[in-house]
Amino acid sequence: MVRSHFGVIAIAAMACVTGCGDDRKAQAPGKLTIVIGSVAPLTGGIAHLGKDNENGARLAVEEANAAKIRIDGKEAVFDLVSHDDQADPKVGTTVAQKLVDAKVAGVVGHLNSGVTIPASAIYNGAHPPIPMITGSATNPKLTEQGFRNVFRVVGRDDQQGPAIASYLAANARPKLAAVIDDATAYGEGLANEVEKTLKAAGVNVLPRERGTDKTADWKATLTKVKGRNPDAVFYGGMDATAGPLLKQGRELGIKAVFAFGDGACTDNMKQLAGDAAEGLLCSQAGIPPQGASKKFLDAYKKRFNIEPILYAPFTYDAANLLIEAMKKANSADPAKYLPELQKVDFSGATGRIAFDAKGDRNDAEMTIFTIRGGRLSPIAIIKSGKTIKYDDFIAQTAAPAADAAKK
Ligand code: ABU
Repeated sequence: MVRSHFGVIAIAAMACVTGCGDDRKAQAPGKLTIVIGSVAPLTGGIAHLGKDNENGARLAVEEANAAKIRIDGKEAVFDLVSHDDQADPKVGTTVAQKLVDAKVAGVVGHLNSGVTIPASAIYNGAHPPIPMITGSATNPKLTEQGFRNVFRVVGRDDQQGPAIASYLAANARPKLAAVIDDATAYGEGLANEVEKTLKAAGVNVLPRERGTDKTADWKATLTKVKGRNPDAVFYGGMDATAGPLLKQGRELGIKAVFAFGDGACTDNMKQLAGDAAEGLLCSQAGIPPQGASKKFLDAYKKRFNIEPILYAPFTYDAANLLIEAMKKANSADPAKYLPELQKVDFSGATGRIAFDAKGDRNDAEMTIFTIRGGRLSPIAIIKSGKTIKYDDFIAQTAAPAADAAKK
């Protein structure tokens, strides 16, 4: 076996010798194994979201293998190597270094902004830098570092924060709002954007309250908040901590409108908060899962026997973008295919994807939801500064959203 760089293994014999992973099978000559890393929390409170992200990337890789794509004159065999970063920056950077050392060809991940940002420096420091695409990390800092190998297929929190806060201000018309965050890069950053927008809309905002990404008991914080009788409460954090916050808030008798960002905008809210979930306002930094292409939704259901929860369509697109760029470059060498990724114009499960000079998705959509009957119900899409009713967006938009409407 001749092992070249960057996760590309040209098989010249029937055995895998080094750096091939535990479960790699011996392969026939003429095949090229291309290793793609997938990193997300697969244990802990948000493991369900990590698995959702991993599933999206896995589906893309399995479809690519079934298509028997040829790269550099050989049949490409994509190998998704999945790692658990535990939503922890220290673990995430250790995993990133492992993937760099293993010379993976590209990475889909990570999930959390607070992990993705330090991990991105490690992929950027590889020789050559390893392309990484996150399907869920929304903190703007990720793509403000000047790293040419870093991309994101969802929107940013300086789009999402103004979107959910403007909707909240215009529709609930709060005079006083409480803003709480989980002290992560994501939660605090999004809460800052929301606070800025609420204040600009003339809403008074109470001094910031803060928990952690593991807080289960919010009663002391919420009792303090209740004493100020706000009309709205925004929380920047993930669903695992947001569910208890919402449930305990209602149990304490807080009548305010609650609003969350994408990390807590999932159908798990009913399970986590019970009836308190009803009427929640929340946002996602892209089209909703049910707005993804019918081809993706059918394949995902068939493969995993569940519906995507949040950003699986985006990690599916992220993996497909890596593969598309490799096809265009006819190479899985990051130095050769990275330029193709930078100029890609791709029709994915989540719509058309092209990147700006920073690696952010051009014209990313934001979706505003409420919870009705225990399920997330999309209300509006915000795209290029315009707010469109969700049903009108579905009716007006060609594939992929329109084909979901035909279901
Ligand atoms: N964007 C929601 C959760 C992931 C993150 O940015 O931390």
